[in-house]
Amino acid sequence: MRRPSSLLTLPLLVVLAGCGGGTPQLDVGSAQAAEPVSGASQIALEITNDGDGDDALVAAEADAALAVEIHITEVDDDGRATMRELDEAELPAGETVRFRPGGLHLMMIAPDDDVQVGGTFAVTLEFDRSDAVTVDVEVVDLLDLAEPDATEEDLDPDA
Ligand SMILES: [Cu+2]
Repeated sequence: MRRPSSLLTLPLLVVLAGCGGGTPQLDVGSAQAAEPVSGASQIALEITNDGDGDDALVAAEADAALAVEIHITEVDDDGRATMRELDEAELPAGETVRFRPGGLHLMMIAPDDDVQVGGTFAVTLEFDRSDAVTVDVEVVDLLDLAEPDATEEDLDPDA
């Protein structure tokens, strides 16, 4: 009579393996937003998952905006860039995911007067497995946000 019980155990193990196991441990770096353009503003930040389990960013919200959406910018074969909304952004174990204009980013819809260069506001990030995290976002010039690592030479090759 042992055989039926061992057969019943197998599907459960498969289900557990499908969850990925492990525990995510997220570290959210400093966040910056661009001054609004055409009623929208992009947020740049880095999230590092130092744990051994995968996680995902599933939502974001800020009092300073009507909504905050998870977007990705994609360039088609003709070189046209379009933005698409995602249900979630994966945060794999052991990896740093960078949100920034031109790639994966957070998009604030209808930002209010707090979102001006020199100002700050709070954004709350919600995750699939980890607890929600609220971070302060500094509002900067669009160019500073687009090229956070750029030097003056990069911005003006003729200089
Ligand atoms: Cu966008």
